[in-house]
Amino acid sequence: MTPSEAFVETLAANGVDTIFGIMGSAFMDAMDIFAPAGIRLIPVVHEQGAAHMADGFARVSGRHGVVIGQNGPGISNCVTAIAAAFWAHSPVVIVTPEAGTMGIGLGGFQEAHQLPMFQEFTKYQAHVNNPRRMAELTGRAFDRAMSEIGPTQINIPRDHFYGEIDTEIPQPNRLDRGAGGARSLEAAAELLAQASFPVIVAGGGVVMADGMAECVALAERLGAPVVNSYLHNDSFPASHQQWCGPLGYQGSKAAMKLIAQADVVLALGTRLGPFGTLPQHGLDYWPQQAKIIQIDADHKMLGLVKKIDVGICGDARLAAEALTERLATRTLACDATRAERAERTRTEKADWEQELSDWTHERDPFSLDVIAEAEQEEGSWLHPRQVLRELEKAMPAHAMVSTDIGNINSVANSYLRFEEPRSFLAPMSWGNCGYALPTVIGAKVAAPARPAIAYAGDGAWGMSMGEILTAVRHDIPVTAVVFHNRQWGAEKKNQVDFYSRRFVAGELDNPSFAGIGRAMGAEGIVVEKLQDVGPALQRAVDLQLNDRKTCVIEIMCTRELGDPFRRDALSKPVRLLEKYKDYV
Ligand SMILES: Cc1ncc(C[n+]2csc(CCOP(=O)(O)OP(=O)(O)O)c2C)c(N)n1
Ligand SMILES: [Mg+2]
Repeated sequence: MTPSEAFVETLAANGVDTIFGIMGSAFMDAMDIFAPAGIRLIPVVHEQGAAHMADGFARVSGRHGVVIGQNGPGISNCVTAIAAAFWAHSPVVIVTPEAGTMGIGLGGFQEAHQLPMFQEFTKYQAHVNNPRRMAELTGRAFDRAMSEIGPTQINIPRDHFYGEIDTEIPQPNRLDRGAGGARSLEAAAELLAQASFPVIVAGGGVVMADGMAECVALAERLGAPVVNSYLHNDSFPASHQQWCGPLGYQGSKAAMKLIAQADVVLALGTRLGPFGTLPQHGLDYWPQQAKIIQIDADHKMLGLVKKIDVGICGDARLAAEALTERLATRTLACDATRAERAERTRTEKADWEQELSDWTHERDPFSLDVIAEAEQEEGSWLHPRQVLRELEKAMPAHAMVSTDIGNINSVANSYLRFEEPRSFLAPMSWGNCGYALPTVIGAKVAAPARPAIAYAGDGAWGMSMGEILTAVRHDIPVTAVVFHNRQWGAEKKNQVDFYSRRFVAGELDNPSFAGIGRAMGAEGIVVEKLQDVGPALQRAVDLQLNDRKTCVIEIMCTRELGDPFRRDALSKPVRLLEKYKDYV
């Protein structure tokens, strides 16, 4: 066969039926036979969008997401999105055709060393140094993306697609995971049996291992409150009485107050990332004295960030199951206080829900000033928190929601609740603006029957809205909610808190985003009244599911701002030169 045939046959052997990217001469010989191999190439507007789509596709389906582009600029356009996929532990395979072997180094056309640019954001990189190794190395990239749970790269000099080779197509080699070592599981069971107030942190590993039911069973055996790790709000069913909401930035006070009381924490499928466990709402909640059990599929995460007492290198689902089994017949110290602990959980949750309902707008001096200004202005501007509450109430069942990076999107964390896994997509620790729309488009391709909804601020929307064209052109209907607050709000918040409201480069003079959506062939709805928020979402979801229509909902919001991302990482300015002395 030809190396192109070997490449495409290996994709097919790995079950690839969808690739996101933009066509290019570099891989045209292989692309030519995608269709007969059962592969659809979905062309996008910008390759960053393609890589985000591959990420969304992978996270929702649990299968590989695949992205491809033209050598040089098509590939470098993907870097940001591959980094996001890396921090989301998403099994994305990026196929990077490279400049030809006979020209590289001469400064030809679209030439770049394509391995270094992804080195930090991939679990494995293969370079096809000989066309005869095409199938072997492509197959390995697919295997490693699954076994290492993250992006991998297959780099192919463009001339290596041509020729004639003798090769075998490798069959997928998938890891059979285990619960963890018997000694650490036993030690964990012992700690849990003696705990008086155990709390579970359900992380992304629960979602990736399809282990929600096993996590619920373990939580029920313990009667323990369960908190979601940061931006993994879909790791435990929100309707469950033991669910307490997410830790971390703009998370749940109930979750924080309950984990603060823990004497044993079971961190199930989470690396306990530093950003996700920072103090919030003035609460430094991490229980320093508690015994910590951490379970992660990657042994390198055990004890990396937080001091732990027991580390289990295992699959979150299987480990939860193994612990439940070990606890089934034991008497637990906490059995005696089950009812009292349930009551404490119920009260904390009720208090937090009440606080959220009463928290109609931000009350810091800057926010009060801009709210007062908005009342004098033309137009009608809504309080973001009230908008987010209305969206929460109108959220359809089985929704997949992606959020962007921004102030309103972060505040949304408190209002996003899910019943099933593989529902919540966010740029995690990478935190890039421009994430939400393309990612939810990929999610929609993976699960066409589920409602797909992206939240984005007006700044982030500008970076990503071009992909509305992809949704419209390729019949991938989605719903976007754009929070139009006329500013790069999240960063402006730092200028409020640290730079005496000296606003530099934070204002956005916007056109009508609903209008732009309509010009691109989508529907557009502008919302200026609180009572229209829920109906607008319902209408857009109805359009998506029943008329296959993409819709941009543009919500006019005041400029008020919630807590900042990084109060921990900024300090008041110091100026030493006379020229700048007023800039403090
Ligand atoms: C790619 C990228 N560029 C810049 C930033 C820094 N940044 C973080 S939040 C933010 C502002 C987002 O503004 P917007 O999308 O309008 O949302 P808002 O904060 O106003 O709700 C910026 C510029 C980033 N996180 N990612
Ligand atoms: Mg904004």
